[in-house]
Amino acid sequence: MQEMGNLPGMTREETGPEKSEGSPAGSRGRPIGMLRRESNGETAMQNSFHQPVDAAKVPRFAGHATFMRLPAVESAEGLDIALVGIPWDGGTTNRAGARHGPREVRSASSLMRSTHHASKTEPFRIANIADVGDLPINPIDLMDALKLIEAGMRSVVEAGALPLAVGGDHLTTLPVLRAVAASRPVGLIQFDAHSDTNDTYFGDNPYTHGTPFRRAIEENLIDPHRTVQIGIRGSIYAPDEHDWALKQGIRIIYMEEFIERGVAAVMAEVHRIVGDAPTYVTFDIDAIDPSMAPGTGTPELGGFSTREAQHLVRLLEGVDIVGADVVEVSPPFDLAGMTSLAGATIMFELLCIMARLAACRRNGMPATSR
Ligand SMILES: [Mn+2]
Repeated sequence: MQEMGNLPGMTREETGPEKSEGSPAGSRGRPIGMLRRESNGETAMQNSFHQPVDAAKVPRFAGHATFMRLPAVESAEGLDIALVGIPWDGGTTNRAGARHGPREVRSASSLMRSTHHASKTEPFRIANIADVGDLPINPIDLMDALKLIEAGMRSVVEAGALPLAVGGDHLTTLPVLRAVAASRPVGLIQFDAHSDTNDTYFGDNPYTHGTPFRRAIEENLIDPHRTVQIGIRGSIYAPDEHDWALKQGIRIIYMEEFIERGVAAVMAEVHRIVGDAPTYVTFDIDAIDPSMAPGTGTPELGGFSTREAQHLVRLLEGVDIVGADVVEVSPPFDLAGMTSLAGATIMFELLCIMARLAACRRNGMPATSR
């Protein structure tokens, strides 16, 4: 694994192995890069997980903008979770700009600290996580871009890391699924304002950010009976727009039903739908209300609050997540970076859930808890 040098403010001393046995875990002076972890009272295990730059030592506005201020690495080898950018918006049918999402989400993610305040999860202590950079893409050739994204994601998957990607428009999820679900169809949990199961646009063009999950079903990448879409709303092209998806067996939870039932009941049903089998999670930032996440290609009023979105993601605990993404953050339409911050925060929420899952796998514990 090739690290791209230490970040400013990180001395060799800090990245080196732990020297004293009694160094209290969680203390400010904890050495970076090597630490001891107690696991259920069992023998302490020595790890060399990547650590973010310590926000108490180097201010969060300083240094290279990587996801979560983690080291930038060249390959996903040895990682539990690979943070990946997919700067491509060639599937956008209206307002483009999500190609700029990864860079701005990296910047906003510098606001994340080491520990989840509610679950107390310390993702970087329990799992090995790093920023593997942006996948190669082609901004002027859609079919080539889809191939490049799939190939790039295959290298992450084949390295054995769980991918957590930042788009990019929602069509980026299709080549990601081609890599993640290459050997068997997976379940899908989709937070979104739109179903994205239309057939063709502008004549017979099958590949846009309004079609990825129709293609994914046709290609046997996702199991429609284990697919659930939450937060769907906004004007549609025709009264029967969602009929195809419903006929396949997709469960669509419109925003009106979510308001009626609430976070816990909806997520309990989500767990029933996807069960214990491998499942991909995709979070379109337009699921959140445009008053809180205006920087997106196809905003729809009446969305989730950021707080509801956080609670929804936290209740993914127990799902056998094989990968996840946050898509459609479009910085050119953003205000004061609020959408990038929403994207980075949802990414951190997903990361905490995925790190706990990765830690369970590492310790030989069951991946699913429900
Ligand atoms: Mn979408």
